[in-house]
Amino acid sequence: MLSFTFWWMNYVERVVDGLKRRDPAQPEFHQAVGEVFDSLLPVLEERPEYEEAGILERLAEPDRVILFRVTWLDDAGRTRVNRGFRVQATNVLGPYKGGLRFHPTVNLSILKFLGFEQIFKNALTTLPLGAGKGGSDFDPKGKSDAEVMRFCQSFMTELSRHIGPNTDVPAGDIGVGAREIGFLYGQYKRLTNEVTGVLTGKSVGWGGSLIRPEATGYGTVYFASEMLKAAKLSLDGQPCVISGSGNVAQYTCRKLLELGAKPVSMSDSGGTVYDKDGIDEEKLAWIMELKNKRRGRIHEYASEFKCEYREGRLPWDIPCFAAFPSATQNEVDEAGAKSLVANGCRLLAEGANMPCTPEAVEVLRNGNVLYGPGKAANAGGVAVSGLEMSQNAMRLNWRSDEVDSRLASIMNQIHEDAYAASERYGDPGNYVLGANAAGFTRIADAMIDQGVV
Ligand code: NDP
Ligand code: 2IT
Repeated sequence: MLSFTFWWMNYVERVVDGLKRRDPAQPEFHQAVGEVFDSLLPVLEERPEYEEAGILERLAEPDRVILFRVTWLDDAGRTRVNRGFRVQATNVLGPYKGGLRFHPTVNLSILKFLGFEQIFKNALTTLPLGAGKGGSDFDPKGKSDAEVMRFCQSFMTELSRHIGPNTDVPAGDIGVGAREIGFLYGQYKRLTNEVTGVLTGKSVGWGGSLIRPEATGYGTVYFASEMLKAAKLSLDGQPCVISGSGNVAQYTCRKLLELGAKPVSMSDSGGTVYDKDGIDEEKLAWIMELKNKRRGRIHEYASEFKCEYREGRLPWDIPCFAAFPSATQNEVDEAGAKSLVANGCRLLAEGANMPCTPEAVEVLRNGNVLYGPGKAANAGGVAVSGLEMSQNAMRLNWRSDEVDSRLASIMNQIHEDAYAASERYGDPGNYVLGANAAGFTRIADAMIDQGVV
């Protein structure tokens, strides 16, 4: 595609156009950058020093991208080759920080978009966290524990050269949970002979923080509750749909139950279960056993609890008061958003990163659905990772009620800051503008303070 930079383009258009020309095959990255930068026009107008300092160009170019081969042996003794990545987005506010994703769809576009989102999310937490993301196109599905271990050891053998407790602190994301973090951490220690908090999401018995597994899901529901409170609404007794059935989905479901809501669906890449009676504590425990131990498929829930299974479908046409997309990017498209609006949905809070397409966001906003963007709504996960780093540095552990209350207060503060920024820039209750503006000004001011680097 031919593209030119014209003098009449505004600063945002020039930067986004430049990105598209340099890296034409990175659509998810362009989408994430476009969404953030477009919303910042009122901020950029008020603060011309950001353009003078080239802040947008610098934010859109990661500090460093590391790409490496990961070679490992499968159980049949065959040599397998995958690609490993670490995108170190920025260390302006602290060590690079963000998850690792193992999924066959992983490529540079997806990891650059995730690293970019992480910049603003981590800034919103107010903790000293830079931003990064990494992973591999390795697919843990269908692999034995021994294969996953050998892959993780090979992956960490290279990654270990680029990370460290004061340099870059990875964690989990899709396909990387407690099992993978354990294997990665074990290999890091073997290579470096150092016991440091170099990864977060560790198990509680060996350096992990209580509430880290729960943090993203709990935080998303805390954020949603704050949005509803501001709009004088409540989750009590209300039907909710959740996509995914992994870490974020499970703990979103648990917190919704605690707050008296009625989760009615969960999904995986095969399809969606619709349980009109509601997924209660007992059924949720069954899902956690299915997904975290047996590594089974969600359709088994429909047979076990005699409810509807919608093969190959997403939950967005199920009537609900609130929706919690908690699987992957671009899972809510325009049609999905229209179904939600038509069925009277009042709130959507993003547990996943960028689950809504730009068209879906427009439909939701025009349909008066309260919309909580991921970089604010799901920041609880990385926030408790930050608290895990603090506990590791102090070499002591906080009680779960202490971590949970810190998590709740961080989520309340993010809501307050995003709401205040939305008011400040002229569109009260626009959480896209508010979250982007609040995160952006924090990082942009720090970049100016730290000079041209
Ligand atoms: P998990 O691997 O634990 O679970 C992922 C879930 O989403 C699974 O049910 C999986 O189904 C489904 N899924 C993944 N990819 C796809 C796909 N391409 N199409 C359909 N379904 C898919 O991951 P998490 O719960 O940790 O992460 C979920 C989302 O939350 C991601 O967007 C992640 O970036 C985001 N997030 C995670 C945080 C964390 O702390 N873990 C923090 C903040 C955001 P299947 O098993 O069939 O693949
Ligand atoms: O997207 C995310 O914020 C995460 N996957 C969690 C990152 C972290 O470092 O805990």
